[in-house]
Amino acid sequence: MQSINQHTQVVVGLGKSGLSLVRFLARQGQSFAVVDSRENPPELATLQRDYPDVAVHCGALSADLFSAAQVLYVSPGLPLSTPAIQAAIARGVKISGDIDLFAQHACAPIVAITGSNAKSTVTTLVGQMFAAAGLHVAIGGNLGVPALDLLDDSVDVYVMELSSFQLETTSHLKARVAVCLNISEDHMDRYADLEGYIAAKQRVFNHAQAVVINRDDQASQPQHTDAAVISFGLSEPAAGEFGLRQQSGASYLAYGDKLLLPVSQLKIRGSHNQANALAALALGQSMGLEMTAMLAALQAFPGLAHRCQWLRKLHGVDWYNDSKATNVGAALAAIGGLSANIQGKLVLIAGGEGKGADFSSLKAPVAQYCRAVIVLGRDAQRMAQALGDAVLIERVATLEEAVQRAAQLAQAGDSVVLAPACASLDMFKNFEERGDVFSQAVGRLL
Ligand code: UMA
Ligand code: ADP
Repeated sequence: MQSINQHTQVVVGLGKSGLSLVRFLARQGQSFAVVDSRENPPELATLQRDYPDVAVHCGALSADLFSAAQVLYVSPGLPLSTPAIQAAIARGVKISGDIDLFAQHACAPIVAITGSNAKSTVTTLVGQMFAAAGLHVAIGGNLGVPALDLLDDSVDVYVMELSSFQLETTSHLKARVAVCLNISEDHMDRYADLEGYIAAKQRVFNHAQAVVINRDDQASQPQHTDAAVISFGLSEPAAGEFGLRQQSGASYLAYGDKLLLPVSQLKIRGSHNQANALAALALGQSMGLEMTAMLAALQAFPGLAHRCQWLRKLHGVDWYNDSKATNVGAALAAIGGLSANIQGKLVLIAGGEGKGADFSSLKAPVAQYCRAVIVLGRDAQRMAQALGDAVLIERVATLEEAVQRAAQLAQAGDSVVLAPACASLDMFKNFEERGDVFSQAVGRLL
């Protein structure tokens, strides 16, 4: 076996993306090594079982590991600012990743979806629109199945959720249509500033044949583009645009002056979800999908678990699991969306790993719509400080305790929502586990 530093291709990271890269390169009969800065990365046992001949290094990364490298396939969780990677870049080593390889090998058109929030919702919706139109659609990327594991010659279209981290290592994407759904601050522990984060997101538009833009969010739009453009937004649409129109006291999804569907017929609620529905329609339209298939998929879509998911009504109080609100923008959407439809007030459960975010924009809506905020997790104190004396704030140690306390504080007509504005990794394996723990605790309330 060659030692690591004799290999010209190195897979950096041995989580889901790293393992999908290993499978892909092995299928192609290529020679490569694998490194991960963790002592015991999640897919090490699988690698050693299925690919015992692949050279692997686990633990601190040093530049000499890459001394023969010509290309590094870097996993999204590992910052390119990692010194050993920077040293390789300085030597002229090429940086690539799973999405970059996927883009070079996919034979079917790619719908590329990024943004700070709503990626999974819109990716799933667009996937269901293609399925309703009878096409063989593959859905994945940052959501669910890693991109390289989806490659299949029988696929008609790929609908890909892409994160800013994945886009950083991607140069070969040529989406048939690309969208950046919205921008709000996220991952500030990884980027020097908001501009750096936006620049990574904007890479989705490179070489795209068509782009969908959010009229209401300038930061999400491409600086300039020669591609065909369709816009969506919550305002009245001009010809060729998607938006909302009011008629006889009802609000409709609309295309130009054509009314498509009353929003009351959507199962997903809140104005942010109306924007998501319009974005999905714009993407489908630019791919030539039939409007009837798209509208059928929209009406049937119940929303995804952990995203403003209604759990139960108890003693006149509605309980919602929005564990996926892992940044301030998503928590603001939850507060705005839910408060528009309730008689009483909100009890908000928030906190966790704040990723360096500034929580101050939560203060005004919390003061306006919340009865109380229960904070927990690593950044509980910082969250409490940002909210100041806007509202009653209580700190608890566990999510179960937060549920108990929320049940005591909420009054009939109120809603309780877990919308943490933070990642879950300080206390849970992931946002799903956090949402499950919350839902179970809510289910046990008497
Ligand atoms: N890590 C190390 N050393 C390494 C490599 C990784 O410490 O050498 C750490 C990272 O800092 C990170 C963790 O390991 O905390 C996981 O990183 P990874 O790159 O190995 O992750 P994968 O298992 O490959 O999962 C990635 C995406 N994860 C991240 O971007 C952090 C998954 O998105 C994605 O589903 C998967 O690829 C398949 O494409 C998750 C995510 O949280 C859901 N994404 C972020 C988000 O949505 O906000 C961007
Ligand atoms: P992502 O994959 O980008 O994280 P999700 O669809 O999983 O997107 O939703 C993440 C969070 O963002 C959830 O809390 C959800 O309620 C919220 N959200 C959904 N759509 C929007 C939107 N258009 N604007 C702001 N927040 C949104």
